Amino acid sequence: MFREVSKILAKSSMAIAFTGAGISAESGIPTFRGKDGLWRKYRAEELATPEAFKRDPKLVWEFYKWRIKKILEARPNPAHIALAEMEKMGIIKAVITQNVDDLHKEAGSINVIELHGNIFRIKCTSCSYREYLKETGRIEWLLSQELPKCPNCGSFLRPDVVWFGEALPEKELTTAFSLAKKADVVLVVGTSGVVYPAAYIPYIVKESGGIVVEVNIEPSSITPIADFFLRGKAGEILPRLVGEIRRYLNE
Ligand code: BJW
Ligand code: ZN
Repeated sequence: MFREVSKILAKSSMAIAFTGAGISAESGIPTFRGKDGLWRKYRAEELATPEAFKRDPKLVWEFYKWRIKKILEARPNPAHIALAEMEKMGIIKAVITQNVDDLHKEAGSINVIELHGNIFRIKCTSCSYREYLKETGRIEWLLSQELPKCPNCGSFLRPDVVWFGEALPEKELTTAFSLAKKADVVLVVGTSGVVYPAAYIPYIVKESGGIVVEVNIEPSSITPIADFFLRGKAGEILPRLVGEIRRYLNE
């Protein structure tokens, strides 16, 4: 199976990757669903909503500050690095991610499309104020705030991520869908595939005649349409694929 998938990837003309929380699990960042998806007594996905923020913004900020701290401690793992290598090899043309952790870029991926925003960006709940904390150097400031306020208008700031019921960034979603239409292979890594519209991506590739390769420790909602299901940890499977691709290209 590894040889076959590696050959398909090596021969592809437009492969893309579609990633979820599972790819960052080996970096120590908890996933959303399953036993890891618990923060205190809350399910992570229950806090990632506009309703939760309206009801208890301090609680939601506590959750996001905890996540920011975890992500700051995290380093890209061999799975992120393998995808960046595949991009350098000219095989993968884009990484479409649902993750907000910046780890693909830290690993060296260049063409990264963030469908659900970025945890290091904040935005105002009233005016158009936005800030990328890694650029302004204000991560420590943010972490010291109980309820951060907009420097422009004084309203609450919120993480610039996409919560349930909110629209995905238009440009990113359009680009992702059009890449999916053109892709001949999609490498689906570490996602349960239950959150839409992001989860349409493998279906679009499949409907357009492309091949779906899935990497996950267990079957997901995408598995029924996967042409190849590589079961195991992304941090082990993806580097193995890179090795096989190299071997195949040197043959
Ligand atoms: C490993 C591993 C290892 C573990 N190696 N694998 C049908 C069509 C369209 C929409 C809908 C629809 N039905 C319902 C909707 C609405 C809703 C939705 O999808 N709900 C479903 C859950 C039922 N969607 C929305 O609300 C979206 N917006 C929307 O539809 O807007 C419409 C609109 C249009 C115009 C105007 C206004 C509105 C928004 C969705 C936003 C999702 N946001 C979150 C939070 C982001 C911020 C943050 O990070 O805090 O995104 S929720 C959460 O789920 C997060 C993730 O990106 C997303 C997906 O989760 P993911 O990545 O798949 O993680 P897990 O935990 O589920 O899975 C991990 C996987 O890894 C597992 O499979 C493991 O086995 C595996 N794994 N370790 C490999 N080492
Ligand atoms: Zn403001």
